[in-house]
Amino acid sequence: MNSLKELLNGIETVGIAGHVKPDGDCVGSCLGVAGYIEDNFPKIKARVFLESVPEVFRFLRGAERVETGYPELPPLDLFIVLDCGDARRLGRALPYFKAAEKTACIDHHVSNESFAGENLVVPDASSTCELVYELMEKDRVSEKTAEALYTGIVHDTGVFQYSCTKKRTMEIAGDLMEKGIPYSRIVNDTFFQKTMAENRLLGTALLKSRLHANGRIISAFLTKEDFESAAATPKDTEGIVAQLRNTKGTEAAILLYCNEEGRYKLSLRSTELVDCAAICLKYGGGGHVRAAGATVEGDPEELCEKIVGEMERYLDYFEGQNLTE
Ligand SMILES: [Mn+2]
Repeated sequence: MNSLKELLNGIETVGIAGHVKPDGDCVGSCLGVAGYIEDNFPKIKARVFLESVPEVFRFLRGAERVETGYPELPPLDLFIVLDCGDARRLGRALPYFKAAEKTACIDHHVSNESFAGENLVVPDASSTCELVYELMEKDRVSEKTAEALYTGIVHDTGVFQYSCTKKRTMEIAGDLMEKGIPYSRIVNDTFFQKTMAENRLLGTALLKSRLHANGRIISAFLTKEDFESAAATPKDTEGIVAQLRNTKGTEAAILLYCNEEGRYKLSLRSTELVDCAAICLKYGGGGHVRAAGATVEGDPEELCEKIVGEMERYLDYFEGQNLTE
């Protein structure tokens, strides 16, 4: 896959979708590609299908065109999967993918097994937004598209701080800024700003956090009652595991929270030693080496102990190699 132009050659109808529980990179890449098609290929009809658009991303132009109802449709000429490492994570958009004449996947999840007809999977890339930008003709990227892509890059790099941030990431962000986007507002309003419910839940998680493995691992578990007393929902957990991982002396963080009855969401982060994606894969999840997740069942205490054990093995292995030399 060399360019969107090439991918769209001969196409009249396109469906675009990302993963369930869409985040900034998912929403940004979907709106970015849809906006680029709308601006430069007016004859092509592009539709975006997502489970929902989180409140903070609704200011993005094109957010109103996202379809969350999944109507029955004749097969699309092309279906583009963005920021989604596994066809099952397409959720209710999966039938469109299966029925489409042609399929393509652009993604950066290390667990992605290249499940589409055409695949561009670059685990090293900071974000899917970075990858789709490279497939666009730079002078044909509008402000609207730039805004969506910048939002995705900001979110997947934790505002340019995670190790996935490369020189090229900054160059692309610079290109996008030059399109006249409100970059400060994007960073503040979509990344740093928290709702009262999010802040209260974060506070609860921090108060309940515990250290393991001589302070190298930190964990927190949020119960149904914790969500209730913060007037929060599982959507309000964004940023909690990253804040846990910011604790001085820790190398890895575990957040476990109640999803539905008897099921828990596991979210892992690490600084440089623990392979979070490999651990989450064992529990049917996936993600990136330094940030991954899974949905799990069982006793939360036992689960936490098991994950701590898995993480410790990485720490002991690498620390045994004396990385400082
Ligand atoms: Mn992403």
